[in-house]
Amino acid sequence: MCRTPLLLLLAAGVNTVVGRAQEPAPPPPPLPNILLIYADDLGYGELGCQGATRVPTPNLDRLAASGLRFTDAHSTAATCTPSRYSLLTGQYAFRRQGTGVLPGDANLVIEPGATTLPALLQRAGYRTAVIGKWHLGLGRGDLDWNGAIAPGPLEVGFDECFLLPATGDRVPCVYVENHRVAGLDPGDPLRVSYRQRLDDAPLGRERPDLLKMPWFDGHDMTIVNGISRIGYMSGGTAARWIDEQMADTFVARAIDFLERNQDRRFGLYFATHDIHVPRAPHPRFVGKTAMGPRGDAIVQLDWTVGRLLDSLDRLHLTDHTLVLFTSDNGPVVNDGYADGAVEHLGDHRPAGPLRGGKYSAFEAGTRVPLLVRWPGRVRPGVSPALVSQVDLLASLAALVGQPLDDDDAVDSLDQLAALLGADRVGRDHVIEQASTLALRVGPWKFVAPGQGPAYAAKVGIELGNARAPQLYDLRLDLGEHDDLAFREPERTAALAARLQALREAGRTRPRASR
Ligand code: NG6
Ligand code: CA
Repeated sequence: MCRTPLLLLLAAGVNTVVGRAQEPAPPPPPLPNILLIYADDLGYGELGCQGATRVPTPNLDRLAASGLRFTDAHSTAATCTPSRYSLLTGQYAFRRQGTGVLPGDANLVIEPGATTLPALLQRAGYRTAVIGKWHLGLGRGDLDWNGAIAPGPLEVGFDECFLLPATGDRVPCVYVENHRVAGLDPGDPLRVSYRQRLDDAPLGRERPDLLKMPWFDGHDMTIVNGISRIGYMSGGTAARWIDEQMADTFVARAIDFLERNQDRRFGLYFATHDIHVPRAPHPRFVGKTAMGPRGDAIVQLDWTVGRLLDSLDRLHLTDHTLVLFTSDNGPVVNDGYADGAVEHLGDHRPAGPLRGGKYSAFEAGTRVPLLVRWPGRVRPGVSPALVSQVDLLASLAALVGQPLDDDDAVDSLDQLAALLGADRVGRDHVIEQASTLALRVGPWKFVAPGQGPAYAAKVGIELGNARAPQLYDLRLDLGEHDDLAFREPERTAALAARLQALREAGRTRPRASR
């Protein structure tokens, strides 16, 4: 009576064993989507999770609490274009001419077809997009903004783009969607120049009465939406952006991208305009802080991040998405408009405990917030690892299983273990680019001598660019006030020699042995 069941059980067991032996190995955990949120000019000390008390940032604090927060993460440079260049190419920008802060009519500075971060993701089957600030140039030669705008992001690895072409304070003040200016009326052609005015419309320097905020230091040319900009443009009236709607516009585009790609793997590079100048947040954020438009722009940035995180939740993508949040360079308070930021700053410390700011070779130039979240894979906490944005390319290449050629991304190192929290040391060295170069080796900070200036009075920032070499021990002196160069001449000389060697080598990543 019981024979049959026993046989059945045995047979079932055998089947199971045989069946198991024949099954292929279980698949590796699926690759995550990648959402890289890149803020503009956000300093080390601006977020609640970074110690700020006068501006509420609940969404970024939520991201930090559920992810890994880095205390020694760096952009490669203290300004925008070189940081973005390095982020996307894995090469230090100081190695390449023409990667300084670009005017809005500059040509694309990345070679079409180059192995970029998005191109690697594409090779791994990802759908890629850039939404937001570009500032890496567009087109070749004398660009006609009324025709096809190429090459651009679509030629360097992005499947689609919706761009603020340069900066909010530079013309052209229109969005570029894929190869076209979005919403352009062919009967009202758009022209752009950085040399001469193009029509009779009053300029900011002529009609301050027309302006929402007074210009400062050269932001005095074409007026768009009551704000005067660097550079001249004419026409394109229907396509001109409204600054107060920019954050909503980018968020809507991003959510649309997430919804369209929720069933496939995607990589979204979402680069906010906030908190760069001009700071003109949507009216619903005005007055949310006592810090004026700069504080309110941080609130808008936090709202933006919250909308993206909520969308991931709603689409059930949170567990399958690696979210990275960071900034392109350190903070600046007055960067071109008298918007009240200086007067209302109070005791908010944009750089936290660090010295300098945007443009500076001191730590605040490049040491920026970095938050990394990947539920189940990244244990929440704080990491002191030294990491640089130049490594995102090689690290994410390793994550998605894409090999790199020797000539690709020559300064990018696979620091995936550090980014995911398994390694708490990270790089043994990193170069920081400002108007002079600095080298970090562990806690030591060497600032190469330069031609100055040491202080930028207009923006009120110490640039760290001095005629003599400087040396700081960040373990004891995070604020870089005690220059040890004279007391430690041998260490100073050794670091100077190492920086020189790293420059001359033309690369950081060792060549694969042949
Ligand atoms: C500077 C601008 C500043 C800002 C910066 C670029 C002047 C005097 N200052 O040249 O306002 O636009 O360039 O900022 O023009 S970045 O974050 O895009 O690098
Ligand atoms: Ca910037």
